[in-house]
Amino acid sequence: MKRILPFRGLMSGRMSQLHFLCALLLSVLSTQAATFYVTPTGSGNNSGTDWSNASPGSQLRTKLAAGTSGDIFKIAQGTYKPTTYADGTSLSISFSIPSGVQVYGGYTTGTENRNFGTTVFSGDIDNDNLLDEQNSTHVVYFDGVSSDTRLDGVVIEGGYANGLLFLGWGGGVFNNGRAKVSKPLLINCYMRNNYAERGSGMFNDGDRRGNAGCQLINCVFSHNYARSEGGGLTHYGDSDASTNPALINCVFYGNSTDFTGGGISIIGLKTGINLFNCIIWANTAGASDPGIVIMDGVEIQYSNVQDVPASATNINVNPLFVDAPGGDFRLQTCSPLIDAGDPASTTATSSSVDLAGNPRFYNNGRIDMGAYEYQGNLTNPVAITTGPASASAVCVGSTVSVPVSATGTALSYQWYKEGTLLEAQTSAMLSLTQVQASQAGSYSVVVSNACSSTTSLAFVLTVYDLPAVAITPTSPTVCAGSSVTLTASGEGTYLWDTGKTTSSISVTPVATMYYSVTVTTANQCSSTASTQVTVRDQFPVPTLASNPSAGSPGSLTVIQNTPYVTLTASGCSGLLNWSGSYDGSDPSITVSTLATGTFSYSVNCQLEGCTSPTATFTVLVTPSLVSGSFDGFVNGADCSTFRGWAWDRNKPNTAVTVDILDGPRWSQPYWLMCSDRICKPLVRAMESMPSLGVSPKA
Ligand SMILES: [Ca+2]
Ligand SMILES: [Ca+2]
Repeated sequence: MKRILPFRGLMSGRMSQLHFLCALLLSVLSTQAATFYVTPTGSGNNSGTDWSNASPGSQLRTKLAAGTSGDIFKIAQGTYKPTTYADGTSLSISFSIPSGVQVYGGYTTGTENRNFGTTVFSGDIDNDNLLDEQNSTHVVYFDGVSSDTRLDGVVIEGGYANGLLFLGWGGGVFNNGRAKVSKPLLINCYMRNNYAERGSGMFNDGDRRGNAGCQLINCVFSHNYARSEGGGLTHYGDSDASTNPALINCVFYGNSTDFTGGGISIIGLKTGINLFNCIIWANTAGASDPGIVIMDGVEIQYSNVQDVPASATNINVNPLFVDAPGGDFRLQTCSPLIDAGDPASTTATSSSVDLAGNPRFYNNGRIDMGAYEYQGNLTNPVAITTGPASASAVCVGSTVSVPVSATGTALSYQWYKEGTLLEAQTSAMLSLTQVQASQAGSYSVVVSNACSSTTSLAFVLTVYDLPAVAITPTSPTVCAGSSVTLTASGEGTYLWDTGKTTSSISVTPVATMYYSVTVTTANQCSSTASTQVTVRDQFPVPTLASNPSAGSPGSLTVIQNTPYVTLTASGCSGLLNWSGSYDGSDPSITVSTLATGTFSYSVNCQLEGCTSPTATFTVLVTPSLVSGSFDGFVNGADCSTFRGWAWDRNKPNTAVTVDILDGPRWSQPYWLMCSDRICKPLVRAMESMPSLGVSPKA
């Protein structure tokens, strides 16, 4: 690097030719820009050519002052002071940054990694760690520099400007554009804990129709104090708005002054400042305008300036810094300044990174206000868009589903009934099943996220009782084939499962079955009752047996005067009921054979009101028969002896066996001998003794 400072004196002369040559020389030299490396203590041969040969901090001021346009200074983390010669005459010694020189701070020693805020330019040249009269008047000085002059990533603190005029302005930074142009770029810088009569953090002097239109990006002014005005920054303009400084994504916090403009003050009537995406908050002034002295020419865009009324361009709300008193000006999750900066901002108009070195356009999203970009997505506030319904009326036992729709980030829901939290109801749908009358009332939901919440309008639930329904008689029993009348109670309309709509129905079930009825009230609430109608099994038909036994089922033929027939009914546990030729209930009856004819008997079984089917039996009593070649007669009977004759014409003189029949009594075979082949006809004998009969046996 060439030392060109001596030319300044020459250029003030009248030698225009030389002036031109010098300008040409400057132009040539500027293409030979160099990069210098500086650490607090230096390293290697201290030439500054690289980190291994870094210049020590004690040489920084002179190295800077000797810089030429295009030179780059990389300054490692640590504290640097313009001088340590605190004899009172060195107060005006500053880090003077020549036009076109770029100064970058915050390097971790030996690397290209940067951490803004770790390289400190301090005015505490008396080394007592006090902000006092023994500190530098201006820590950093710009004097008529071009817009490619850059101070990047440096903390400027401890300046103390308490003298007259210029010596009382700009404790931290003095930008001299008085009657000339001086437009440095300060980016990623902190101006803190400086003192001045005016403009403690920075004084921007554009008086005498000068142009001090500097640019500040990602800069924080905090805890600077000015006795008169401009605790953070004073701009002194005297040209026109085209020379306004531009402050982009800057923060002014905790600056103060005894008079006016705690954050920013503006002197002069023809210029102001332009604020984009800036935060001016919690600054104080003894007399007026704690935030900023507003004058014509001040343009506020997408900013948050306290004490300036909220408008389309100014929010004026608590920025919600993470820890402003502790110096942490990042935005909390719920800060209203997230994604609230100028949506037209680009890396060209702002910076690609914020003051923490994080991406300025997080997730390619909209820029925030302030020096730090929130590293997350915006938490959109809660807004209920639909629902819940205002009211609903249902029947006991119903299911109730009441949806609500809301917009916002990461929403949570909590339903309440009459103000009482419902633990299980934490979704976008109020869901009630098997609703009971006690659940009638007013419901609402609170929709919330990390940053906001809102309460819905009320949903009023009405619950109607169900009708009381019963069927009488309860669980009746009927005989097979019988009917029963079922009657429903309960107020409303009726509908039986048979399709009937009357309160009473008559049913004749063929088997045991259920009948149900649904009663519906005027509120369209329904209840159903059912009852079982039991059909008693049919009793079995009594079994009729005969003695003598029947030749064919249900009928028996006997000969007149043979022993009486016995009919016996069995299989009935109830009452036997005979009809026909006998009317009684005896299990056994006797059928006489004295008279011929057909005799029918019917019997059923009766039990608990039910009657079995009927069994029938027919007894046919026929006249005595004599057939074949037999002949004979009975002549008389006395005591135990019958007298008479019987023979077989085909077998003369052969003994035959005859039955002596006298109705119910037993019969007995008798051996008779034929004594006379010529006999009187049997008929006569039968006519004389009609009560006896002869039934020859084969
Ligand atoms: Ca001091
Ligand atoms: Ca953002």
